[in-house]
Amino acid sequence: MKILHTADLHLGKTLNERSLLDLQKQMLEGLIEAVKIHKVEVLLLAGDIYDRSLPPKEAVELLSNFLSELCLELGVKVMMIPGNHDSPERLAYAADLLSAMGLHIGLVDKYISKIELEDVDIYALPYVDRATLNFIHGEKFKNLEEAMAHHLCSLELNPNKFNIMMSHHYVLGEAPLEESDSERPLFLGSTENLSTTLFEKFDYVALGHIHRAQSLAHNVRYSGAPMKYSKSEADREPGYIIIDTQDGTVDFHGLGLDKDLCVYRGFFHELMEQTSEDLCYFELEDTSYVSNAMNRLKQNYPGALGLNYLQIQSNLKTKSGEEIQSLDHLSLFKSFYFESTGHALAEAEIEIVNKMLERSGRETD
Ligand SMILES: [Mn+2]
Repeated sequence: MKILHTADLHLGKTLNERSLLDLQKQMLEGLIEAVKIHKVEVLLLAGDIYDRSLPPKEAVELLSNFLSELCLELGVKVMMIPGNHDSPERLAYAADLLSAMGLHIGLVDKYISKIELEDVDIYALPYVDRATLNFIHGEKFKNLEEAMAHHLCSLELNPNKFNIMMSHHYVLGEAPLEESDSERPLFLGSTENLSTTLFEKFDYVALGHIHRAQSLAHNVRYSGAPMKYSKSEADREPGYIIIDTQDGTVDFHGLGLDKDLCVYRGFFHELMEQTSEDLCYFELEDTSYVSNAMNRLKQNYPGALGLNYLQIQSNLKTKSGEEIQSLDHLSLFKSFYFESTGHALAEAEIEIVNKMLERSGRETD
């Protein structure tokens, strides 16, 4: 049996106020295509289906069409769990009704929900914190690891089947995790994570939460988000995982979209010689501010999302207090204005500031 593992769709997410719905529609079409190509029978959605607990109506519509096509037209079984961005109650709307149609939604409950297929059992463990597990089990666990060990201990796996666990948590293997800027921390002020050893008895553990695809142990994987969601992810290849329960193979497949998310580095005049429809961030190497840079770049790059000056900011940060004191008032004001607004002063504004500085200089002399 072929199973597709994906997670962190974050439907309805925006980047610097730019809606990503057009690309998210394409991403879901790509997943449908993958289901057809690989003859997938089960699709796993490991949490963070939406980007927030109250998603925009367009995001709800996208998910609704995606799930209907999978379950009703293609006859695929879907198992979905809420992540830390989702509202478990809202995501589980009509869960009992929908399970009859092939859509299974995992809930936080004392007993971990499971679907039984011919030769595969799939367990669904949504995002859950220690306080909730304390409450469910009437215990006071020391940490999440201990709570989860207790939560999992009642599961009796069928050794004759291929056992899959799907979950949305911060799980650590032996190597450090490769994180990105678009994951919201699960716990503030503490490090409540789980270890891969908790999941040793499963043949495959399909995780969600970390947006970079990575393998934590021979049987534990993050599929990563199927598209890029932050500047820090520009260098990664998004995609999905196909598990073949017959021969036990697990393969990652890339998923390309019309528009990529990239970082362009260079001098302003060089960048203006090119154009691109991609979503992009700029890292300018110019040593002085370029007037109205962002608006001018947007003419060639309609998907421009942000810019920073590599030389200027690092110059200021590395300057000692003494060096900063030696700067003239105009230079200091230019830096202050840029740090506060993200724009450089225009020529006309510099003149005004100069006049004001002259006047204030005369008054204090
Ligand atoms: Mn996420």
